[in-house]
Amino acid sequence: MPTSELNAIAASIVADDRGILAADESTGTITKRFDAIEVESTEPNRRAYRDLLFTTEGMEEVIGGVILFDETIRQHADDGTPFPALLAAKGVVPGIKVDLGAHPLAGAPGETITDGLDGLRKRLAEYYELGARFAKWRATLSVGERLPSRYCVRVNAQALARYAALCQEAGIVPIVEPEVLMDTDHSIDDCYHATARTLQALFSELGAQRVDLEGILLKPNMVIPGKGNPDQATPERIAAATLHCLRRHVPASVPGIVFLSGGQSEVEATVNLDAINRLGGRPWPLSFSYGRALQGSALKAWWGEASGVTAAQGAFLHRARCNAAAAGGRYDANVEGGA
Ligand code: 5MM
Repeated sequence: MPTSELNAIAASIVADDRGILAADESTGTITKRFDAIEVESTEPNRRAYRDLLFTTEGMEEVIGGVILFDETIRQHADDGTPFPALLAAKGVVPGIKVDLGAHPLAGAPGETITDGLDGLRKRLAEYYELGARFAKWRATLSVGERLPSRYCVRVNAQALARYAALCQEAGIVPIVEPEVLMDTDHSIDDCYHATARTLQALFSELGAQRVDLEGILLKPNMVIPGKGNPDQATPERIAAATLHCLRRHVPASVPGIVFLSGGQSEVEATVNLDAINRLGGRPWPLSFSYGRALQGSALKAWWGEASGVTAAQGAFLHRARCNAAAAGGRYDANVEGGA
């Protein structure tokens, strides 16, 4: 597919401060989320929950794309409409997670490599037929003593680039997601260096494997201290470090950057996105592709009950609107308060 078409899809997803709902939890992950609200993780319950999210009225004003899981892209709304068609009819681009998860990397204790390249060309062709116009592949990198290793950074960058090249061949916009994890006690400087090394290797591999940067979206972590570090950073410091790192390592031709939330609370993820977008010198739209930070309150409001659907949709729409305001650098207490 010509770059202009991939570029148009990517640009439309983040146009007008819209962002992405990451609803691509694999069965294991959604089961954990359901366990927390004591809902059984059955196929009908997973379908009902995704139906609730996707049929939320007005979500299309602030959500430009939804990442689906293999099970979800084959499911239907209550009225029988396939989920991808339901989303497309609202002007929301359907996407699909195509990686098969992060698994231990041989010879690198504590590090992972993401699987899913075998048979990917065939799977992408099927997902295109099912309506997917963008895809996602997530690599995870841990920060620690001598981590991430050069080996881990390199092989994950190579896999992300191979995936991205296959997506573009299939007419699908690849979201490349190299996630430097925030679950240890590292400092913000440690995160900066790990993120910088990861992005440098990634863009070098994307170039080597002839990926057209105008037809991708980047989904990075923010530059942030690990959760266990007592020296937590202000939103202004996170914003400055994040933008500095991205400006040094991400070419301006990339049509959009959509952050992951990575374990930040719902409000933290919004406040930090807003702080980034209040800074000058941003050559790309900087928006969100949040999973937990868009769904936490919605899950608790739903609680697996039909009577909770309206409240859950309200909670989801509220967070999505707050994050769209943050993507425009317009988030404040009034927006959070719903004024
Ligand atoms: C929604 O979670 C996604 C899928 O996770 P699993 O493959 O582990 O089930 C995940 O890739 C997500 O898209 C990104 O990590 C961003 O989500 P968060 O919750 O970090 O914003």
